[in-house]
Amino acid sequence: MAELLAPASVPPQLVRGACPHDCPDTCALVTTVQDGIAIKVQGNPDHRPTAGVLCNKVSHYAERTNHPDRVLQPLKRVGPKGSGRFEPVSWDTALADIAGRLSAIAARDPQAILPYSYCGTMGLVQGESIAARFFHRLGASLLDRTICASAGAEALTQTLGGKVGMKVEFFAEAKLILIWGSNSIASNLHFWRLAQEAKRNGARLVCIDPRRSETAEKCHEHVQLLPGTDAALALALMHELIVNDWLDHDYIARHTLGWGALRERALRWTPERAAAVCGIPAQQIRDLARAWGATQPAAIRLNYGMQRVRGGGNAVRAVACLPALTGAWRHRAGGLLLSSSGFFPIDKATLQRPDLLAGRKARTINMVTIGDDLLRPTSPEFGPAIEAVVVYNSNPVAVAPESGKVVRGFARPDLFTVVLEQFHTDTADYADYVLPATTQLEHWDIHASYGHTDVLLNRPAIAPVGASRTNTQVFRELAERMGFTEPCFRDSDEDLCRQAFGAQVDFDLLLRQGYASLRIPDAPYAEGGFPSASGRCEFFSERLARQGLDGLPDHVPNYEPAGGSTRYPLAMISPPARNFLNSTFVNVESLRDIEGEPLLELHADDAAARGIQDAQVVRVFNDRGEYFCKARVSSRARPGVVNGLGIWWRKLGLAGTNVNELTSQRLTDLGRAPTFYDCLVEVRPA
Ligand SMILES: Nc1nc2c(c(=O)[nH]1)N[C@H]1C(S)=C(S)[C@@H](COP(=O)(O)OP(=O)(O)OC[C@H]3O[C@@H](n4cnc5c(=O)[nH]c(N)nc54)[C@H](O)[C@@H]3O)O[C@H]1N2
Ligand SMILES: Nc1nc2c(c(=O)[nH]1)N[C@H]1C(S)=C(S)[C@@H](COP(=O)(O)OP(=O)(O)OC[C@H]3O[C@@H](n4cnc5c(=O)[nH]c(N)nc54)[C@H](O)[C@@H]3O)O[C@H]1N2
Ligand code: SF4
Ligand SMILES: [Mo]
Repeated sequence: MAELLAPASVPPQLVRGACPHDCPDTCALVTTVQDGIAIKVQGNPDHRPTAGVLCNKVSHYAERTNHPDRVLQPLKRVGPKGSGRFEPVSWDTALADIAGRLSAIAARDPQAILPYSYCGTMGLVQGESIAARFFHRLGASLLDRTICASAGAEALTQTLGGKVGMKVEFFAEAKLILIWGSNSIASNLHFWRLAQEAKRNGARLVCIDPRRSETAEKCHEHVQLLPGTDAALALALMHELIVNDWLDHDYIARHTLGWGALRERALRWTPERAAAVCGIPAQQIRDLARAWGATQPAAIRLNYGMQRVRGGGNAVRAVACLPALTGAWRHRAGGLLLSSSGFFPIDKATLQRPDLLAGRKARTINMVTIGDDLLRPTSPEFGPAIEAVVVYNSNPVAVAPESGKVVRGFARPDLFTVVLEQFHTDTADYADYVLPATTQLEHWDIHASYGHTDVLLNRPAIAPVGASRTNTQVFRELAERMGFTEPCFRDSDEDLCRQAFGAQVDFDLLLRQGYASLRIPDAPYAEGGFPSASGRCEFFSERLARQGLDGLPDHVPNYEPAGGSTRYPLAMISPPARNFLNSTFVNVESLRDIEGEPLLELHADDAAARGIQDAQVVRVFNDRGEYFCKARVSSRARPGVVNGLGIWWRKLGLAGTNVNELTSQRLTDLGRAPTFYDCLVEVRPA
C-alpha cells in the first residue's frame, strides 16, 4: 500500500487512518486521495477487528468531509443568538478578540470560563491534549465528562477494578452470548460479525432490551424487559444459579469478595418478584438462568443502554457479577465486555498536564447539567456564574438533556461562546465565534479503543479544507496570545501522538502499519487477578460502603418508572439511530434520507388508545418540554414504552425540536451520569 505524509499531488494515493467516532469498533481506515481530494474512505482489510468493513455512516465520510456546508472560515455572529447569522472574519481578528475576552474574564476569575467538549473525535490529540493544557494553565472550570459512559465505568471499576473485560475476538468461540443493553447491529457492528460467527458455530444469542431492535430480532431470544429493571433481572438470575447450584464454588472462593452478602441479597429476588418488576414472564428468567448456568463458554456483551437510568450503576454492577458466579472467566470466550479502554496505558498526565493548575483548585461542572448551570447566578456554593463557554468536539444544544434549559442558557446575551466546529450545528448557531475545524482526514491523531485492544494512528490524507484548523492549533495560538510561554504549548501534533503512549507502544510499527496490538493474555481473569484493590471480583464494594452507599448491587427503581404517573403514562427511551452517530451525520443527506424523519415508535395498543395513526405527526410532551415527530406504530415498541430515536439536529427536525426537550438532568446512582432513558411522557396527535 502506498502511503504519504503530506497531502497528495499524484493520484491516487492510499492513506491509513482511524475512525474518529465514539464507537467501540475504532476501525482502521484507508482513504483514497486523488489530486488532493479524498474520494473514498474504506476499511483496512489488514486490521483484524475492522476486517475491511466500515459501517454505512463512515463509508460516507468523504461526503461529510467534502460537504458544501463545511464551515470554511472563522465566523463572527451578526444576528441574535440562535439565528445562525454570521460574517466571515480573519483568524487574526477572531483569535485576538477571543484571547482578549477570555483574558478579561480570567483576570476576575478564570473559573467563569468553561470548556465544553466530548467525543466528536475520540482522538487523544484533537480530543484533549493542547486544549486541556490550555484550560489547566488558565485555571478554568473543569468539566466532568460524564454524558455517556461514567455510570458503567464507575460500576465496572467498583466491581472488577477497571474498564476491562474479555477480548472481543473470542466472542466468536462462545456458546452463549447475552447481548445486554446493546443494539450491536447499529452501534457495535464488528462485534455483531463475531456474534454471527458464534451463531454459525452453534451459539445461542439472547438480547436483553426494552426495544425489539434490529439486533433483538436477529437473536434466538429477546428478553423485552421494562427500562431500568436490569438489576432485578440479574439478581433473579443469581437466585436461580444459587437454588439450583449452578455455581463455580472454587472460582467464587478464590477470586471473588462478598459472596455471602450477595447470596443473601440475591435470595430475596425470586423470578416471580423480578418478573413483576421487569414486566416479563418468570419462566423466561428461569430459562435464561438455566442457560447461563449450564453453558460454557458463556459471555456477556454488556453495553451502555442499561446505564442511562437512575439505577444504571447498580445495574451494571449486578450484571458484572454473573460471569464470576459460574466461572465463565476461566475461558477465553467467557466473561463480559463493557469497555476495554482500561487496558490502554495512556499517558494522560503528559498529554493534558493537570499540573499546570499549579495548586489552584478549579471547580468541576458536570456536563450533564449544563442546562441548569448556564442559568445559575454567582453564589458561594456554585462559585462565579459562567461567563464564557468554549465548545469543541460536542454539540450540547442537541445532545444534552432538558434542551429547553440548554437553549436558554446558550441564548444568554451576556454569555461569550466560542464553538470549534466542522458544521453549522445547533450549538454553533449560538456562538459569538465559530472557528472552522479540520476533520479526521485533515489531521494527525492517535486512538485507543473501548471495543478492542489495538492502538491506531491516523495520518492526514488531505490538507485542511478551506481555512479550517486543528483543535490543537487553535489552542496553541490562543495560548501564545494569552502569554502562556510553557514549552508544552509548542508540541506538534506528531509530538503529541508519540507522547500519548510513550514507550508503551511501538510508534515505528504504528507508522508502518497504522495499528499495534496491546499484549493482553487471551483469558486475562482465568485465575482471578482482577485490577481491583483485592485482586478479586468485588460483589461487595468496601469503597462504596465507605461512601455511605450500598456495598452490594441492588435494583434501584427509575426516577420515572413505567406506569409511575397517570399524566405521563409512557416510558420513553431514546437510543441512537443506526445511520447517525449521536448528532453527527444528521446533516449528511444520503444518511438522513435513510432515517427519513424523527420518529417515535409506539405499540399498536398505545397508538389506538390515543387515536394515533402510523406516520401521523405527534406531540410528545412532559413537564420539561415538547417534541414533535412522526409516529411509527411498530412492533419494535412494547406496550407502555415508546422509542424516540436520536439524536436529530433541532433545526433539521420538526418545529425545531428534538428528543432531548423531554429528557431530565437527573443523575445516576454511580458515576454522576445522565438518565436519558428514565423519562416519562405522554403522546397526542399534533
Ligand atoms: N449507529 C450508531 N452507533 C453508535 C452511536 C450512534 O449514535 N449511532 N453512538 C455511539 C455511542 S456515543 C455510544 S455510547 C454507543 C452506545 O452503544 P450502546 O450502549 O450499545 O447503545 P445502543 O446500541 O443504543 O444500545 C442501547 C440499547 O439499549 C436499549 N435499552 C434502553 N434502555 C435499556 C434498559 O433499561 N435496559 C436494557 N437492557 N436495554 C436498554 C435500547 O433500546 C438500545 O437498543 O454507541 C456508539 N455507536
Ligand atoms: N436523548 C439522548 N441523548 C443522548 C444520548 C442518547 O442516547 N439519547 N446519547 C448520549 C451519548 S452516549 C453521547 S456520547 C453524547 C454525544 O454527544 P457529543 O459528543 O456532543 O456528540 P455529537 O453529537 O456526535 O457531536 C460531536 C460534534 O463534534 C464535532 N467534531 C468532530 N470532530 C471534531 C474535531 O476534530 N474538532 C472539532 N472542533 N469538532 C469536531 C462534530 O462535527 C459534532 O458536531 O450524546 C448523549 N445524548
Ligand atoms: S463508526 Fe464504528 S463501525 Fe463505523 S467506521 Fe467508525 S468505528 Fe467503524
Ligand atoms: Mo456515548
